[in-house]
Amino acid sequence: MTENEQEPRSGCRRSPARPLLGALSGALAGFAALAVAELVAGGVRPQAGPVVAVGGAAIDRTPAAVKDWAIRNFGSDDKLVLQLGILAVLALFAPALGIAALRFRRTGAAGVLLFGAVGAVAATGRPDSTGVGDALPSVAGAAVGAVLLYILVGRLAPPEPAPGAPASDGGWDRRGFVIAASAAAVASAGAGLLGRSLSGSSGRDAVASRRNLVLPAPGSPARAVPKGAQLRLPGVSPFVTPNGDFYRVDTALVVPKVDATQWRLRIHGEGVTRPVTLAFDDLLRRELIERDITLTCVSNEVGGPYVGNARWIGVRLADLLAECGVKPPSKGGPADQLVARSVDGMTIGSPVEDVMDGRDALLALGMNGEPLPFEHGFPVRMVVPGLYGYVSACKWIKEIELTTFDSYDPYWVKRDWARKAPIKTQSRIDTPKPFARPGAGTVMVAGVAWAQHRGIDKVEIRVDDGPWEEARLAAEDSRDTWRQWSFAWRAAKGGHTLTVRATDRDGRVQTEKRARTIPDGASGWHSVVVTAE
Ligand SMILES: Nc1nc2c(c(=O)[nH]1)N[C@H]1C(S)=C(S)[C@@H](COP(=O)(O)O)O[C@H]1N2
Ligand SMILES: [Mo]
Repeated sequence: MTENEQEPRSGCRRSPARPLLGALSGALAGFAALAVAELVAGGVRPQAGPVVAVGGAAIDRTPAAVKDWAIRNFGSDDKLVLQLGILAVLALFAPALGIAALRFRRTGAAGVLLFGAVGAVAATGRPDSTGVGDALPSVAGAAVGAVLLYILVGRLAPPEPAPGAPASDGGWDRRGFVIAASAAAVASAGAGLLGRSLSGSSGRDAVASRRNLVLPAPGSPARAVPKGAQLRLPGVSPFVTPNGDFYRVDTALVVPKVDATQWRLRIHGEGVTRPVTLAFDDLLRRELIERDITLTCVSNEVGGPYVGNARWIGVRLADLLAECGVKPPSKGGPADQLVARSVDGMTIGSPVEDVMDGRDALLALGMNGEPLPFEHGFPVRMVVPGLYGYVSACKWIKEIELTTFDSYDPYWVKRDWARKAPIKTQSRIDTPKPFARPGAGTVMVAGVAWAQHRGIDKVEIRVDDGPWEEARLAAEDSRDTWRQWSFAWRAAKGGHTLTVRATDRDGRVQTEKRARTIPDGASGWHSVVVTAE
């Protein structure tokens, strides 16, 4: 070792700064790759960006139990958590690749390309992929990232001494590195921001089509909600759930933005003697019906929040199917399963018999007096009273195929959920909240109960191990909607457990038997523990 090499100024080769600068190079390369991918995706398709694509692929492959856990713990934030997780993984690997590239320059760059390949495969493999073009964002991003890493670590390496010349004293190209790194950081930030704004404006036509849409007055309006359906009690869920508060459950990392003027619905399959492809205006020309229907998610736990009630406007699905020649199995039709397909590749299967048995199965266009919000399926979604959302409520629908349960398993059924899932009778205590400390004396206990398409006949409350006592039911809107209830509890001082159970209009009492959400919906009684002071 010569004196010269130990000199601090020649020092990048051995100094502890070198791995740090390598890590920084890796991080910059990763940042540039993501930014360029974002920019290209903004121009191609926001859904084809690597983070969204890998996230979507992960959602498709997540075991049902894990997904259920994610929905439970993160609720509607589950998608945000997933994307942050992907970014965290990249934030770990990118600097590591940078450090590796200090020694193995080509291998480091190739590592960046490998990540790009993962993104490309994920993007082209999604059910909503529009073709190999979806690989473009990942490929372009990775190429830029790999080249950048190669250039940056090149600046960190000591220059090869010319044959015969004395070893250089600079050791590494400090100036070159700082310039390249700064330029890369600034350019990446610019590309990322531009990409974001491109993605934001990619749904412009869809937004305009929604803004310009005026839903005609329904030919068959909903009956006015009976006066007594909404109790005047603080803490109870409002009878109509405002759109902004309505729960959202779906697999879409990017909410599909569909232009209503371009939207088409194809109806075809077994027993469809007159297949059709309809445009949005074709639906507007039909008689619109307006109905109050409570929607429930199969992932809702006992006492959980994934249930909401809205006033929907749409066309009668059964009429439309009948015009296409569809007959339910009870009338000799060959198809017992209706598979709805969405623009994002979701498939949802409902029994044809249920859809055509006279209940208000809808192709819904409106929700609580406005066109469907994008999150809830604009421009058209299905709503079928009495069935959990995953077997009935396809959002962003684009196709209806008549088939059989034997020959086709839709998305959730492939993931171990039940083929058929009618809604289980459930009741929930909204107030008092768990562990509340109301004053002793009269305490108003209240909540909601639902058993769509059968209706709620009775709600009972039990205090500790006491007898079941009948709650006061709010007026019934329809058997497709939930029903509020209340109970004036004379609370003695101390800790108490309040339990609720409902009875449906078939006379069946809500079961005490606890069941998990998977495969066909949670059951059991909802209890809250409170202390009267
Ligand atoms: N395209 C699409 N439609 C979908 C889903 C989905 O993931 N993708 N999820 C279903 C499920 S599980 C439920 S419970 C309802 C929820 O509808 P909401 O988000 O409007 O409340 O939508 C259904 N329709
Ligand atoms: Mo659901």
